[in-house]
Amino acid sequence: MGKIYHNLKITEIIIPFAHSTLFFYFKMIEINPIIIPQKTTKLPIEIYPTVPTQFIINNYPKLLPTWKQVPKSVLIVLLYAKLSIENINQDTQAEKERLKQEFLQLGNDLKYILQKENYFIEIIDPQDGKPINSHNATMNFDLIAIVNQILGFNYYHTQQGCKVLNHPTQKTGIYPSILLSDTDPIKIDDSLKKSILLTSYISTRKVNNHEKVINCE
Ligand code: B12
Repeated sequence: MGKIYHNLKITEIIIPFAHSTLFFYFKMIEINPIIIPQKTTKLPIEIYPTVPTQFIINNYPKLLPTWKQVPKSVLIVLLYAKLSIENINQDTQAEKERLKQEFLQLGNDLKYILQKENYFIEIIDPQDGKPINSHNATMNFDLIAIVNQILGFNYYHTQQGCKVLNHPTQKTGIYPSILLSDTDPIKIDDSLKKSILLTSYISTRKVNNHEKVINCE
């Protein structure tokens, strides 16, 4: 199965997503995301296996009270929303709930895959930024600060004092969350790419130079 995936020509992978901007966007950034479609809408999910920020390393006992060691990787998961979620109304709350369930489903799938290789995974609740399995964290993960620091995506402050991401192509129609692991991101990346569970619809890219994205858009 892995072999097939690596021999796939670019065109065969791009078309299912039909996001021409998505193609140019990946042509421009220095990141190697894994892209899979959501279960309910087939809209993309971007998965970035990366290293933790200094803030997470310095504060992990408050953020992850059950952990005995510093996390070695953060998996940033960005789910594309059907609509912009920057306002509070019935549609955005319903869409946030749909995206939360999609993320939790995916989180459990990834946990199942990686635990088979004895890699420990912690799923973070995208609504409050705390581990879903241990509720006595004294600090929550600030998802926008993490995506901004690691991926460099901009954000803006809302009237009510929140922060909203400005994804290069999806703008504010994006739902962020994270998972953490005790294993380094390269092993995680390899394991996910090799996993049968995700191979049927995974596509990955090798691309160049992040800053240009903002200019292109
Ligand atoms: C708290 C919160 C709110 C509060 C804001 C209060 C506040 N003071 O922040 C309220 C309830 C008002 C709110 C409203 C909204 N929110 Co809000 N909110 C959050 C939540 C749960 C936490 C944000 C947070 O931690 N802020 C940090 C503040 C509290 O602390 P700070 O002192 O400024 O900074 C500290 C942290 O940054 C901390 N820190 C923690 N981890 C890290 C990591 C790093 C690397 C660094 C550097 C620092 C750091 O260190 C700093 C010093 O201690 C996030 C989810 C998440 N876990 O990130 C969603 C979240 C940011 N909200 C979201 C949204 C969409 C909204 C709304 C815009 C719309 C909606 N439908 O809900 C509304 C606002 C409507 C409006 N028009 O204004 C989305 C944004 C999605 C996107 N595309 O960007 C999020 C991500 C939830 C989600 N998963 O969808 N929100």
